[in-house]
Order: sequence, then structure tokens, then C-alpha cells
Amino acid sequence: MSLNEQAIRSASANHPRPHNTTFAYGTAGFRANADTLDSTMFRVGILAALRSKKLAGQTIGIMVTASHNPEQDNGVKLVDPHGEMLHSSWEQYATLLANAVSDDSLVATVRQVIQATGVDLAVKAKVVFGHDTRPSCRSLVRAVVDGLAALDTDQVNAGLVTTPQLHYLVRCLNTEGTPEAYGEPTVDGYYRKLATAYSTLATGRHLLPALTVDCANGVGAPKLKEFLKVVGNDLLPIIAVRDSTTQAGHLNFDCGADYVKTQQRAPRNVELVPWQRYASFDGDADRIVFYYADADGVFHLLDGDKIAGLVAGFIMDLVKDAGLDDSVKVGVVQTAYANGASTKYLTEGVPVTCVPTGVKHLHHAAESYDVGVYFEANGHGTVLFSPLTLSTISAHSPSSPSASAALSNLRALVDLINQTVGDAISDMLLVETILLHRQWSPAQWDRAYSDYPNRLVKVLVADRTQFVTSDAERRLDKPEGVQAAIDDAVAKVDGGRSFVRPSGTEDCVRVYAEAATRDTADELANTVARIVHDKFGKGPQPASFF
Ligand code: G16
Repeated sequence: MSLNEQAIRSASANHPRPHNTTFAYGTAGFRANADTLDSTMFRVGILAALRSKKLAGQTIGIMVTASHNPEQDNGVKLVDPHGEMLHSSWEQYATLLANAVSDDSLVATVRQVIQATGVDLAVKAKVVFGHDTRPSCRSLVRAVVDGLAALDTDQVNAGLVTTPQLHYLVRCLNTEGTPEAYGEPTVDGYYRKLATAYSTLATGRHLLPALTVDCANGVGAPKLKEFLKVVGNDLLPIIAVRDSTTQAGHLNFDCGADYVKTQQRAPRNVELVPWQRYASFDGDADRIVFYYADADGVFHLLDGDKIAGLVAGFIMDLVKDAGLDDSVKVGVVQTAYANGASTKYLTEGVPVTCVPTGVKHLHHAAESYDVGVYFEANGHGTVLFSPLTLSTISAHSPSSPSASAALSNLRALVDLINQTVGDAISDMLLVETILLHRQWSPAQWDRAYSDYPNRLVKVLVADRTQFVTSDAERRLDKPEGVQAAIDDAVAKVDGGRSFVRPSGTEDCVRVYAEAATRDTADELANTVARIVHDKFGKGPQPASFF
């Protein structure tokens, strides 16, 4: 079968590439102002079709979303057959296609990708796509569809979904009817799978006070409500706030997981009742952070690091109680953003690996453990059970009634966790399950360790591509000389740690700093941000970066 060049060329003419723009495949795919993305979406449709053909017609996923970014941005995440992010070896092809300067050069680039990867054009491609609540999704999805059609692809439109629901669908579609069947390939099937597992784990437990969930005014709001109808309020009392998806400009604005984590405060106008539990999703519901206020109204964050500690400890207890601790070992994966206190706490009990930012990196590192718990500090993460561990858990015969109870809880936990990617709804259920079983308040959960004071700031620079890191992003190799200046600043601060890396989702450089006290952590963040801004900054330097 030959390539229908004419179909690509004529469809491409309807999706012209903007001049003077270079697209880069970032931490989680392409992300930019929505007005610039039409051609990229069209080309991503082509790429997904080629990827599916390359993988013998397995279904590939496309999620149109810019997640935590402001509403005017949009983006796209590509999902490989097992539900994981697009394999990194194909990111270069995504970038090449997105940047082809004309319809002719796009055709030539498609040919180049086919040749480089050995795509068999005779294989029928299958792609499932979905989108979040951004107003720009409508037209961008049309561009994706045109790209898919240009390669005569079988398409499944999943419509409005959370990112993790789309990942779930991809895995289900590819495993349906096999021994590895992951679930029913529908959003209803997703709800039923999670609700059944949660009911098994929660029934008979003494209910905790309601959890208030900030939905970031995003897709998590309708999807959480759909899920609550399936699971019922009796087992899961939830109060949803920031749940408006129709008011312009509200998505992620002064709310959501990214706001709460970076600002270290509750969403605007959400008054925290002391000691009650709160959680925030991000714009596409693949991240979650928890928090509470103490009696003095002081805000306490329970971020991805705290979730990792809670989850790893609970799974280790279940594994031990089930009598599986000789054969099933738990490991944790973090990034440089993990609070130093969390790493210290975790390494006392489990092996801990540090990898660069991006679930694509954490996910693969977690696959090397029997049970790999991976969480970014920003609340993005999940748990992976290796195929051998799943067989061990499924075949194990418990030796006592208490071992049997632990084993059935472990089996339900396997179903409760969305193992394809970080999932705010699934992670929320996981945390709620553990708190139910432990009968813990958020403050009791928080007691495991105290975070070192820290600060994360953004610096606007003229060209973030000149920032090159190494050592899992903890060192800056380029621009030359900057790392030495950071080292000098850090050496002057008690308990100081700081690093600089370019964001892969926003046009900025991020600076992270932690230190023994709030004031010194803040000062270190500002000092390092100034080091970057002095030489490479864009616009006037702010008096403070936060
Ligand atoms: C994406 C990635 C995350 C990453 C975050 C920030 O999250 O999936 O792994 O931590 O971007 O990345 P960066 O610091 O490079 O901007 P999301 O929730 O925005 O898709």
C-alpha cells in the first residue's frame, strides 16, 4: 500500500503552520498558546496513525489538553498501547513533523519517519482521542481528526475525558479479550472498576468526615460527579468545589493542584476548616495534592511526596500481613523536586530512585521494582505492580484469616490504582482508603516527617533551550558558570539545596530551593532566581520572584 500524498497535502493546506514558531516536544508532549497549535494537532494525528501502524495496529491515544497551564494554552499528550506516554524514541519524529515548513516538506517528513521506523503502510491504524474542557479543544480536535483521516485511520472519539481516563481506555482497548485484559474499554467501565475496588476496601470501615475536592474548574469536576453517582455517597462523602467548567477564564485560575503546590496555600476563597481534609485536582485530573489547616489556621500541604510515603507504607504492611514480604519488594521513584526530608524518610525503609521530571521518566523507573510507587512532588503519580508480582498476588494462598484479609485488600488495591498513569480520582480513592484503614486525620498522616521549608519559582528567560541539565536535573551544565554561582549561594545557607531547570510545559525556567528555615529557603530561591535573571532574564527583574 502506498502513501496517499495527495490526501496529506490537501488536508495540510487547511492546517497551515504558523511562521516563525518552533514547536518542541516537552515534558508531556506539545504545549503552547492554543492559537498556534492547529497545524501541530493535525500532524500529531498523522504521527499517532504512523505509530499505530508501526505497532501492528495497536490503538494509540491522543489527549488534547494543556493540563495545569492557563486556559488560553492547549496541548497534546500521546499515549502508547500499554497506556504509558509515547516512547521517547518517537519524540524526535513528533518534533520533525510539527516543524515541517510546508505541505511538501510535511509529506517528505512523513516519508522520512516511515523509512526510519520501518512502518508498514498496509497495517490499519487505530487511534482513540479525547479532550479536556478548554474552549479551544473543539477546533483542535477537528485538526487531529483530519490528520487521522489523511492516513485512513480507525478512530474512536472518547469525547470529554480526564487524561487518565484516556490512558485507561487505550490499555483496555489493546488488552480486551486477552489474559491481561485491563478492564471494560469505556468510561463507565472505568467508574465501575474503581467503584467496585473502593467498595471492597471501604465497606465496614468507620467513615471519616467529608473530603472537600477543588476540581480546578476543569474536566475533573464532571467526571468526579459521574463517579460519585456510581460509587454512592454512603461510602465516599465528597464536597466538590471549583467545579465550574463553563465560565471563561476559570480553569486553573487561583485554584487547582499546581496553584496550591506552588503558592503553598488553599485555593482563593476556600476557607479551610481546621483539621478537615482538602484536595486539589489539576486541569486534566492527573494530579492531586491534599492539605489542611491547623487550629491556628496554618496551611499544611500533603503533596506527592507525602502521598508516596503514605502509599508505600500501606502497601508494605499489606504485603507483609499477606505473607508476601519475601517475594514482593516495594521501591519509590522521585524527582529532584522531592523534599529532602521525604527522601530521607523514605530511604530508611525502601530503595529510592531519582529521575528527571516527567511521568514518562518516573513510570519507566518504577517498572524496575516489584511494586514501584512513583510520585512527583506536584502530585502526579501512581503505583505499578510488575507482571510477576501480579501473578504472585493472584496465586498466593494465605496462611491465616488475617493474611487472607490483607491479601484481598491487596488484590482490590491493584484494581483501585490506575496503573497506566497518575490519576487524581484513583489517587484520591487510594489515599482515602488508606486513611480509612488507618483511621487517620490529615495531621496524623502528616506526622511521618516534616518538610524542609522550600520554594519553587519561575524565571522568564529569553531562551530556555540554552539551559541544559544533568544528574537527574540536579546540575546545570549550560549556560556555563551558572552552576558554580548556584553552588556558592547554596554553600552559604544552612541545609541549603537548589537547582535550576527549563520547564517542558511553560515558557520559563524553574528554580527550586530548600533550606533549614522558611526565610533562608525563600532568600535562596530569590538569590538563585536573580543569578539566572541577571544574565538571561526577559523583562524587568521583580523585587521578589514569588
Ligand atoms: C506535566 C508532566 C509532569 C511534570 C509537569 C511539569 O504535568 O506530566 O510530569 O511534572 O508537567 O513539568 P515542567 O516542570 O517541565 O513544566 P501536567 O500535569 O501539566 O501534564
